[in-house]
Amino acid sequence: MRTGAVLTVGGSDSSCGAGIQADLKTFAALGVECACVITAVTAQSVRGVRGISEIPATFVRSQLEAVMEDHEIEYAKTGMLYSANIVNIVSDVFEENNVKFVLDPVIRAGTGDTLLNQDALDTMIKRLLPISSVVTPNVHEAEAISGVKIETIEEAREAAVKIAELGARTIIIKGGHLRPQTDSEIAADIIYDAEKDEFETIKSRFIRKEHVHRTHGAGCTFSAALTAALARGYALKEAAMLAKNFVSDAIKFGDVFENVVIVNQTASILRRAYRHAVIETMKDAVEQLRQMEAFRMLIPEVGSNLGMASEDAHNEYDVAAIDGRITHTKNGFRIGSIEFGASSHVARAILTMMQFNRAIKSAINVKYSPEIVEICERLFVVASFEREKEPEGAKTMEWGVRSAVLKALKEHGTVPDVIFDRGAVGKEPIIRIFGRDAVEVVEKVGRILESVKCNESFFSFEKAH
Ligand code: PXL
Repeated sequence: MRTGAVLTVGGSDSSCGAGIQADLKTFAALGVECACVITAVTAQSVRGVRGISEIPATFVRSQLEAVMEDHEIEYAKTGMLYSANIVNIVSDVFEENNVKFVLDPVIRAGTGDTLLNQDALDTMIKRLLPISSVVTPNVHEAEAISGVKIETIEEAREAAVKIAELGARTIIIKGGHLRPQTDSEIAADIIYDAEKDEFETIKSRFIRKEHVHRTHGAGCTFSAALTAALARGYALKEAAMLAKNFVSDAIKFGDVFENVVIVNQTASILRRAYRHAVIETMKDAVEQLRQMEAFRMLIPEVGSNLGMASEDAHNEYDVAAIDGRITHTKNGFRIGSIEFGASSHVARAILTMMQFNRAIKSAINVKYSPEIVEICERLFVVASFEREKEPEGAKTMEWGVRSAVLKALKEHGTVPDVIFDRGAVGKEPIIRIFGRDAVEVVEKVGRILESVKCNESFFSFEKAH
């Protein structure tokens, strides 16, 4: 039995931003089974292509045959094909097997380096274009295929009609390179359905990034996302919209290196997954905390807060906490709702801790008392800081956590589980309990409460509250 898969046929990009690597990351992010056939291996950095080693066309055929032995190709895409021999082999195999595919007519890298020989371009137009389902040129590629100089949207439409006359069924001319010519804030992708003789336009805002001259990998990512969406059964316009949104996110989350955005195909999807996981863990932790009646003893005057950072956290808005904190009520305590960005205090403590150990992503602050500190010292690695020693201009949480962590690292060779301070004038003393996630932190709170119950001073302690 063969399984369904999406196939990419293209070149390897050693920088991993474009080529086969971009396609596979896109397929993974969109959750489609995939297969790949490599046509050429490039040695390239962000500055340019240093060399290309072509895979013999017969070996490209072997790869295609191997893939087809295991997989029913739901949809394929082609990227860098390099030589006329390879174009011919891919055309033969796709024709023999009636493979539906997106033709991304890669001719040059963004650096200007050639990725398709001139005779290969002619062969691609003659053989692959007429059997493709969709062709996705950028403005430069559309110019090379159609011979129409493109500076306006009207000219892009003219080029699309010319490409249709060469046999293509559906043409998507990507607007990403049009702005320098039109100076518009809007990127417009033009879709032309040759059979119906209909145009559609997908408009979106250009993503602005300071000092950026170009992107690396955007074209491959767009065509790979389009292929995945078509394989899933999306209609063309819906698939194009999904691909456009996907590539916009990939650019938005891309790293800038030497004025080039290296698009990031997984950051946006991971961000959503990480944040979802944080909310789920926080919900579990809050549920467990609710069961701990004795927790009311540990709530400071200012209220308690429990926070947890997402795996990719950069700032306090990436840390979920309790909006409205955990506060005393007449008979117990009340826990507000879980929101990202709800606590600056706990968030800054966690973010500072994460600079030392990225795995420690959660904390809660509880009431200080010498008894609780004593219990913590029996159970955990504890460190403290003194507010009086805080240098002028320092931010308390960052400085305090940092100095306590440094102390614990020196004394115990590990970051502490607990950091406390004895307060200052107008500043309530606080104990902060850290852990890998919110559930672990609440479990630590549970252990502290168990010890309090076993402790003789418990009764006097509780009476006082
Ligand atoms: O972006 C087009 C492209 C396709 N394939 C490979 C590439 C590039 C751009 O650099 O390197 C292998």
